[in-house]
Amino acid sequence: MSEKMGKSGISRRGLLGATAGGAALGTLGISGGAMLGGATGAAFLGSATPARAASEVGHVAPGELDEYYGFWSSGQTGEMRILGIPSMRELMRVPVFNICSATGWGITNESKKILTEGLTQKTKDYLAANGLEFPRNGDLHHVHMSFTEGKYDGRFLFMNDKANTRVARVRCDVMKPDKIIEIPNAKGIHGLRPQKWPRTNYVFANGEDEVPMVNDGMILDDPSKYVNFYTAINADDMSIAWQVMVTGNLDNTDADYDGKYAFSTSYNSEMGMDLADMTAADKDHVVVYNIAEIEKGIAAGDFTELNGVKVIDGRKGSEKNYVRYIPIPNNPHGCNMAPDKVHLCIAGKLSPTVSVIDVRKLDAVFYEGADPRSAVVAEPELGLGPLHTAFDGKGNAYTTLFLDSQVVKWNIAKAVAGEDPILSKTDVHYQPGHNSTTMGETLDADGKYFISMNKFSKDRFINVGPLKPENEQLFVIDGDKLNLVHDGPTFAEPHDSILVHRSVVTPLHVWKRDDPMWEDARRQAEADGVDLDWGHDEPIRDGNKVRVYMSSQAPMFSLPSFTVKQGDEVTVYVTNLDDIDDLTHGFTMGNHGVAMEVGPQATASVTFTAAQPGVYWYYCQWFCHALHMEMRGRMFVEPRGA
Ligand code: RUQ
Ligand code: CUA
Ligand code: CA
Repeated sequence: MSEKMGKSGISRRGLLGATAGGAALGTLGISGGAMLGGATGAAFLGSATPARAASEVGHVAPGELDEYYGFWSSGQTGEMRILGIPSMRELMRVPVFNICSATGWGITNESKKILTEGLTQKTKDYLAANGLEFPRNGDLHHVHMSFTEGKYDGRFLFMNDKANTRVARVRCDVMKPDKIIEIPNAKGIHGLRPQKWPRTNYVFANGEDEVPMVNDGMILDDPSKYVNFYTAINADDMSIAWQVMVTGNLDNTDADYDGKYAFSTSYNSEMGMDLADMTAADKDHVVVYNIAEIEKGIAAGDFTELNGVKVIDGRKGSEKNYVRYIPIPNNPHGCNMAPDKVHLCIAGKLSPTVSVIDVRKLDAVFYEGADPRSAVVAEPELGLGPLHTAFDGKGNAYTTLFLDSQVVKWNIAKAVAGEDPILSKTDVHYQPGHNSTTMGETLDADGKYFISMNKFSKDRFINVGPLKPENEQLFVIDGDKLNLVHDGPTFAEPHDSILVHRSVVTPLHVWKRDDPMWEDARRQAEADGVDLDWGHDEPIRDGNKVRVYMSSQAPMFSLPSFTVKQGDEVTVYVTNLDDIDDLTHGFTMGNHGVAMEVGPQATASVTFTAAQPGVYWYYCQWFCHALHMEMRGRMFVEPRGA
C-alpha cells in the first residue's frame, strides 16, 4: 500500500482534489442524489441562505436569525451557554469547568491540558490524592466579554468558577476555552468583570471566602487572622498581575469607564463566620480600588510575595491610597456600573435601597480625605431584596427585587435629584437574581430587551419532581412598560448573562488547520514523522506507549482497524479532513469511557490504557452522514505475551 493510501484505499490526492463529500461518495460508488437525505447533503443545501423576513419586535419566526447573542452562565452545571435573543433558543453549550460526554471536554488531551496546566501544585497534589487530575465540577456565575474603549470587542469571554477558585477564558472565534487558571491565595472566586477602559488589560475577580493569609493549617478557627483577596488577571496571557488583601469578604465587582477605579461589594464586613454575625452590622461596604495607585505601589516594591503573587495590603488601617471603603447598608450584593460613565449602582439586598455612587467624586475621597459616603449621591428605596441592576443607555435602571418577585424600572437622575425615581414595577416569576439588558454594560447600551433570570419556577411548568427548573423571562422594553415575550425554564442554574449584538461576534465555521488548540499533537506527529492531516497506517510504538494517527472524512475513518497490546497506553489522534460547515465527526472507543468531538478541519486526541485483550469497536458519535452508523472500526488488543 502506498504511503499516501489509507487502509480504506482512499488516496489523499483524490480526497483533497474534490470537495470532501463528493470524494467520499465517489469512492463508495454512491451517487450524490442518493445521499441528499444525509447530513452532507443538508450541509450543501444550507449554504444557500434564504432571504429572511423582518419580524415584529421580540418575535423570531422559524428560520429567522436572532439579533443578539446571549452568553449565559450555567451556575453549578459549570458550562457556558449561548442563546439567541430574542428567541431564547439555546444554541450551544460550551463546556468549561465541567466534563462533557458530547464534546469530550475533560476527556481529550487538548482539554485536559487546559484544565490542568493552570492549577497550583498544591491543588494538583490534593486532587491526585482523590484520584483526580482536575476538578470535575464548577460553579460558573459570571460571563463577561472583553472590552475596547467601553465597548465589547468580540475577542474573549471570561468567567469564574466559585467552587474551585478558577477563572476561564473562552475564545470567541471558536467558542472554546483556551485558558483556565486557579487563583492563588484567594478562595471562592465569585464576582468577575473585565476592565472596560482603555481596554481589557485586566480581568478583576473577587475572592468570596475568608481564609488565613497563609492557609497551611497553622491557623484554623481564628477569623481575626483571616483575609480576602481581590485579583487582577492579565487578560492577554491569563497570568496574575497583582492582588489586594482586603478587610471583609468580596461578592460582586465591576469597573468604571475611565480605567481609574474598580469596585467590590462586601456582605461580610463583620468577618462573621455564621449567619447571625454576617448580618450583625447595619452597614457593610463597597471597596474601591485605585488602579493607578496599586500599579505604582507594585512598581515601588510595596508588596508581599505570596505563592508567586505580588500582594498589596489594602486592609482597613493600611489602605494608603490603594483602596477606600464606602459604608453601604446591609449586606449589599449587585455592583453595576451605568453606561452613563458616572453612576455605580450597589444593590442593597437586605436593605430595600440601591446606593448610587458618583465615580467623579472618588478622587476627592482618595486625595482630599473626603468622607467616603460623600460619593453616595442617592439611595432610593425601591422594594424588597434588590439584587442586580441593568441599564438601557437612556438614564434608566432596572433592578431585580428578589423578595418582591418584581423588577423595578427607575430613573437615575430623578434619584439623584431626590425625586421619586420609580417608573414602573413588573411582576416576574419568581425571585429574580441577575438581569441584563441588550448591550447594557457597554457604551452601546440600546435599551431594547431586558431579561429577568428567576431563581424559582414553582408552579410555572408541569411538575418534573422535587428538583424544579429555573425560569427566565425576556421582555421588550416599551417606554416604561416591560412586555413579556418569553417565559421558559433553564437548567441549573444560570446567574449572570450578557446580551451582545450579533455584529460584535464572528465565529469561524470550520477550524483553521494551524490552530494552537492541538499544537501538542502537531509536535508529536512531527517527532513521529507522521503527517497529522492524513494519519498513518500503523500505530507508532514507543515502549508501551502507542500512538494511532487517523483522519476522518464522512463516512469513514482512515483506519478501519488497528492493533495494540494489552497494557499499552494508547493515544488516538483524529483529524477531521472535512472542510464543510457543520460536518463534525467524533471518536468513541467502546467500553473505555472515551469520546470526543472532532470539528471540521480540527484534530483531537485521547489517551487510554488498553487493559483487557479483545476486540473493541470505535465509532463516530456525531451524526455526520447517511452512513454515519457505518463510520466505525475495530481495535484489536492482543493478550500480553502473545
Ligand atoms: S451573583 S444572582 Cu447575584 Cu453570582 Cu448570582
Ligand atoms: Cu462521522 Cu458520524
Ligand atoms: Ca453584613
